[in-house]
Amino acid sequence: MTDLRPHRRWNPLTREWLLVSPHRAARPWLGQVEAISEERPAYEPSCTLCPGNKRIGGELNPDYRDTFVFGNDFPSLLPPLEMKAEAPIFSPLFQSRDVSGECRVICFSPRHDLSLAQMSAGDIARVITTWTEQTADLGSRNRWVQVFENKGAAMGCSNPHPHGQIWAGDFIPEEPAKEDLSQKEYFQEHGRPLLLDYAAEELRDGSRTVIEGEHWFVVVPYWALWPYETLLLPKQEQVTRLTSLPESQKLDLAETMRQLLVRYDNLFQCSFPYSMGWHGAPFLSDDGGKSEEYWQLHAHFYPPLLRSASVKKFLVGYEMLAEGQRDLTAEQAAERLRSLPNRHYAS
Ligand code: H2U
Ligand code: ZN
Repeated sequence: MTDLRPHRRWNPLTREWLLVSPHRAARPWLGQVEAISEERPAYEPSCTLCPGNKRIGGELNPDYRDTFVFGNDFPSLLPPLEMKAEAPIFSPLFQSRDVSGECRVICFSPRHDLSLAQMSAGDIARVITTWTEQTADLGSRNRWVQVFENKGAAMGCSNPHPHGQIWAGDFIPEEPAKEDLSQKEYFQEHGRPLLLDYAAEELRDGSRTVIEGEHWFVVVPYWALWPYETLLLPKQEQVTRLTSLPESQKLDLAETMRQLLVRYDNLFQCSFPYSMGWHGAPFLSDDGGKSEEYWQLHAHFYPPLLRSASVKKFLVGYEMLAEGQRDLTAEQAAERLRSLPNRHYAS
């Protein structure tokens, strides 16, 4: 197989194949770079997330100084009922299950005009601390705690004020369930965590590595589907969850993440949209802690942009009906991200 022929790549975390068609992207780079200017005030009176403002539910935000967490006024998961819920349906063709959980919103900064990409590593480390504390709290009574950020209108984010969300529930959702099974089976076969072996191979090869910190690094995964998709993961130590992140790694993680986000913004000179989120070992497992042997904490970044600040990739046609496909290879995407300056274009 030559690298410029259409080929399929295997995603060992989700156990899915992906079609790569690099001959289409081998043509010279002609896409224009459209800078989108978006001046925002540090405080926006009509913003529901700015300090001191009223939220949709009617509550007032405190005059917060770094991060601020509140219960989502429109939660997608609700606490368990006092009474027994309706009996679940177990027919082969019509199945349902009762679920419960809780949803929170995290403001990353009181500053309406910032994003994580424009914050200092120290301020990002405070966001990581908040993610960790929230995960510990919600993980004490939920099986899965999903920390995520939807950034930018292109990802359906309604408010540019820097914020993320956490949804925690009493079930393991589909994506982490696939990753749980893959990591478990890999560990049973090889006796090592899948993502530790993967990290070692990526660091040895280097062609898909974007940023290398002391403890953490960023790679465009071999199986990336989105053009500039990345994976942020530990280099050589096992860290099972956000709650077991060693204090000594926090600033390195924050700085590695900051450098990724600055490069993302620099790529098309815009506030780069994405969905990102954390995956780590589930909570309240009844396997006697087995999942802690094979799980490795990591964050996925899924940005939709393809060629410019306004041209995005759509998952349509072949991808909805057959399987995921990309033109630009993971190696080409990593090369492009690596070659960008480390300094934010707007600073
Ligand atoms: P996005 O991350 O998609 O922008 O969502 C922001 C969340 O914030 C959304 O789930 C919640 C919305 O329900 N929200 C509140 O709970 N109260 C508000 O006053 C504004 C937004
Ligand atoms: Zn705001």
